[in-house]
Formats: sequence, structure tokens, C-alpha cells
Amino acid sequence: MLEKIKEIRAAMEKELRDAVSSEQLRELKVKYLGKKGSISEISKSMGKLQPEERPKAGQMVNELRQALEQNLARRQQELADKMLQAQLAKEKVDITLPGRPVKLGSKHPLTQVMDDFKEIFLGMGYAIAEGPQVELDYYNFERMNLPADHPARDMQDSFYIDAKRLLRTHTSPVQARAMDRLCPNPVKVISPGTVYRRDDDATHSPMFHQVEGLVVDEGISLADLKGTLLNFVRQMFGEEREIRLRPSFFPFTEPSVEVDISCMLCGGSGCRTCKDTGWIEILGAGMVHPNVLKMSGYDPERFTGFAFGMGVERIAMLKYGIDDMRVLFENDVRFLQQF
Ligand code: 2U9
Repeated sequence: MLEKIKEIRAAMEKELRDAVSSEQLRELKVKYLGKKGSISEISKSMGKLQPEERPKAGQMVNELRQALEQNLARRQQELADKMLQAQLAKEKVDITLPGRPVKLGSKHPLTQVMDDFKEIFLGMGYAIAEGPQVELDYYNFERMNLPADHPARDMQDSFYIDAKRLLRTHTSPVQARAMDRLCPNPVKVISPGTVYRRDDDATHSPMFHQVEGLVVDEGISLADLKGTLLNFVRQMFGEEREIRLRPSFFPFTEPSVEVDISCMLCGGSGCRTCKDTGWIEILGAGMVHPNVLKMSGYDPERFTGFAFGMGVERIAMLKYGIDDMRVLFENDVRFLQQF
């Protein structure tokens, strides 16, 4: 009997040491402490012992049970600790590793130039006017003094939605609407925005951007226009720039001018960009045609006004030395990252 107890104890201790999972520990518990386990079996067989042998054997069985329970608990704890350590090692974070670089975006060059425009003209006291991109042909053409047979009204040149509506071909209708709203008060607005025309080649995109400006008040003259544009050009392209006005024609202005700036690359001595003239054309302008004033309700005998218009893509290309307009619409990150 005593031999048997020693045997069980030795076997049990070895099995406990070899156990590597809590599953195995549970099995050992059943094997030794369960109803049909070794310790129960041995307790049952105590009846066969001589009465004087029983207290000693009973004590040994109790010790065996206690030892087993303690060892099980200790081993359980050891295994739990080991699993925790393994888990911690696996989840270890190397805080000395350098972080992943965060890619910073930047404003599209067209947006930057648009923002420059707004800042410059807000600084001169202008308000910003916006309007619909799907416009009535009445506002887009008729109110701009474009006669029905004018080539710009050709279906081939603009995107018509239906008989009366089209995608605006310039932002002028925004300003015609501003005059309607403000008459008989003075007007001083710019209208930056997207416009659409049916051409598409290396120098034209079917969608592009314009900034137009309009000032209507009593006593506005061509000198005001010239001073305004010189101020604008020097803020946009540098204080050394000069401007030059050449006569031109637009149906909505009379007189009309085209405006050149002294070349910012050669300073006027002649280079490839200015085609050896020293001057670069950047915008059109003029005194608002009396018919355009009348249609909004202004008396052209009392009120005069100037207006100007320019393509934002052209200004951006000159400012940043871009020679192909299409790159402005391709959104290639390698291009955009340079701004
Ligand atoms: C109103 C009255 C007159 C706006 C003007 C121009 C001259 C002009 C072009 C420049 C290049 C358009 O983008 S472009 O193709 N624009 O030359 N625009 S005067 O005149 C107006 C506007 C509104 C009520």
C-alpha cells in the first residue's frame, strides 16, 4: 500500500512537470483526483488494510491529495505566466522604429492662382460674385450685347443643354445678374469661375476658368481701368512689371483693349516666351458698352463702367512657367507636388 502511494506520487509529479497546457492539467486532475481517479481507488482499497495500518495510510493518502492539489495550482500558475510572457513578446512594439512619413497635400496651382486673384481684388474693395454654370442663353449672350448672328453664339462653339440653356461660355452673365440686383447702386465685383467652350487642343480645354471684373459708378474712366490693372499685374507678377494697352474689339465693351505685360522672363529685351517682343498678352478689357448698362437699368449718360476678363489657366502657366495647359487637368502627383 505504502509502496503504491509512493509510486502514484512519483508518477504524478513527473506527469505534472511534463504537462505543457491547461488542458493536460485538467486531464491530470481527473486522472488522480476524479471519482474514478487513482486517489479514490486507493482510498477505497484502505478497507482491506489492517486497522492499525489505516491511520498511517490515511494520512499518506491525504498528503498525496494535498500535494497534488498544490502542485496542480502551482503548475497552472506557471503555465499562465508562460503564456502571458509569450503573448507579451509577440505583441512587443519597437518604439524606436522611425514613423511612416505622412504625405502632405498641397493646393492645385489653379486654386493657388484663384486665391491670389481673390486676395488682390478683395484688397482693392471688390466683392466676389458667383452664379450658375448652367446659364440661360439670354444672360450668356443677349445681355452681353452679342447679336443673334454673332459667331460666338454658334451651337458648334458652346455646350447647349436645350434651346434656351447652355453651359456658360464666360462668367460675364454673373456680372449682368449682379448689375440687375444692385442697380441703381454702384457695382464693384469680380466673378471667378468655371466656363465651357467646345474646343480641345494643346492650348484650349473644353472646361477652363476665368476671372472677370466689373466696376460701374458715376465718373468711371479708362484711367481707372488702367490703374486697376497695373496694380493687379504688379501684385500678381512683380513690382517691376509694366502694362501696355492695345485697341481691340468685344461686343460688350467700347472702347475695348487688349492688355500686355512686360515679359517677366527677359524684362522686355526679348526672349522665346514673349516671341522677342518684350510683351505678353494676358487679358482683355474695356469700358462697358452703353447697351449692356441700359439692359440692367443704368442710365449710360450718368453711369459708366469698366470690365476686364482673363483666363486663369493662362495666368497660372505664365506665373509658374508651364508650357502645356493639359498638365493642369491631368492631376499627375509628380506635377502637382512641385507647387
Ligand atoms: C459685363 C460687361 C463686360 C468682360 C470682359 C474680356 C474683355 C475678355 C477674355 C479673356 C480671355 C475671355 O478667358 S478669355 O478667353 N475676356 O477679353 N472680358 S471685357 O466684360 C464684361 C463683363 C461683364 C456685364
